[in-house]
Amino acid sequence: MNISAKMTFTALLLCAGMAWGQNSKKANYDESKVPSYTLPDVLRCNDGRTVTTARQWERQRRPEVLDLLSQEEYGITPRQKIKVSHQVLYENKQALGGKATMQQVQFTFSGQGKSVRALLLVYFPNQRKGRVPVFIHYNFRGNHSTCMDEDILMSDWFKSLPPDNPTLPRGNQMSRYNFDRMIERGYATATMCYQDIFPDHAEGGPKSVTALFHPKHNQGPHRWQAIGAWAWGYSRIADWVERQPWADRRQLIVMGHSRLGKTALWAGAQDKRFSVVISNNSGCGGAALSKREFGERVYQINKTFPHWFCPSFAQYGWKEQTLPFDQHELLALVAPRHLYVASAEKDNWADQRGEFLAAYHASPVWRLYGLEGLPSSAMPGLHQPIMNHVGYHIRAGIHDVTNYDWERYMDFCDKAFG
Ligand code: GTR
Repeated sequence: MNISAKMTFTALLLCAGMAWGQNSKKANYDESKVPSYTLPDVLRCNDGRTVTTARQWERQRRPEVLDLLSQEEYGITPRQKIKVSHQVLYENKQALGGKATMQQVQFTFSGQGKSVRALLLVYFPNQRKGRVPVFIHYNFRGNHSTCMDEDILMSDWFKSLPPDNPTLPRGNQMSRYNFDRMIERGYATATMCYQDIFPDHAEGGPKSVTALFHPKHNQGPHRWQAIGAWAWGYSRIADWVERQPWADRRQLIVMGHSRLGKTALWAGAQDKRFSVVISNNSGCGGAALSKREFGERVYQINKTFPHWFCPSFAQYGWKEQTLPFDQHELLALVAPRHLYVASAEKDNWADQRGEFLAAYHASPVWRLYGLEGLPSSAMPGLHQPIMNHVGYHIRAGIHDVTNYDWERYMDFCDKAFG
């Protein structure tokens, strides 16, 4: 080998070694190995001033945080409006044993000469005095996966799957949704499959709603991708729900699990119509503080899911201490509305303590309004929910959504809506 060939070979080996080293780094699950870190002060403005009033928060600091998270984490949501039409495809006034009315609504989004269709599945209680609060939440495996109701239609995404796909059987994720209980407790539910809005894979963009916008919105390091699009979709569901005669537009609740918990937080941060925002096990890029470097890391999430965040977020891979923000600032954007963060005991990947601490460190913003967030940095024990203006619980079990979680969310909303 001549000298230059040897150098090229060595450089290649080095590169391969570095790539291997990066990928093989393990997640830390040992609390004693959490580095010492300094969180950005949520109340400190870019000009160095400290926010002391709710008005200053709203006028100065809140827009700064929203901009920073748009630029560096979730991407910029376009202000452009695209055409959205709705068609009620199906209605059953005697659903769930006569307790509820079920509707299925087709959303058609159009732009750039293309369109994307999505299906919303709604149940609202037949016995109600006036308008009811509404849980707006995406599902992972299709509307047909949420309950055994034979009349639930499948959206386009599922029609394109091979017949042996595990997401196809009816009710295949039923344990995560308990529509009977929601109806019994006086809540309506509106759910859509997130795949309808942005197919969840690296090549999903061209088939997603983002492709219906002017191409300039889909370029550059700060562009929105899947989480941005899913959050936008939550707001489009709210547009429809708030016009329904049975829905209380002051009581819209956005809820999501895991990647959809990240999404619910980002939707709730941007859209003040959501009066309660619920994050279920949202972890890295959701409620968990990145600077703790516990469980899933910024490098790993961007590597596995390059289509979730804006490209700019990847620069902080393995370099969380250089992040100019942390996730408590995302949570703070919900103030003074109601926020609930939930963790699961076995969900170390999502960093339960990091989820709790982010809610704690966001709490000073609620205090500006004279409201109580989380009062102490000491985590509560299992099944000891805290329900102030900010709520939190950690339950036994794995990364999932369970009846326990839903019952607490309804307790919290009962309290929030008086
Ligand atoms: C994991 C991902 C998490 C979480 C989860 C989910 O693979 O690393 O951040 O979002 O997926 O959404 O189920």
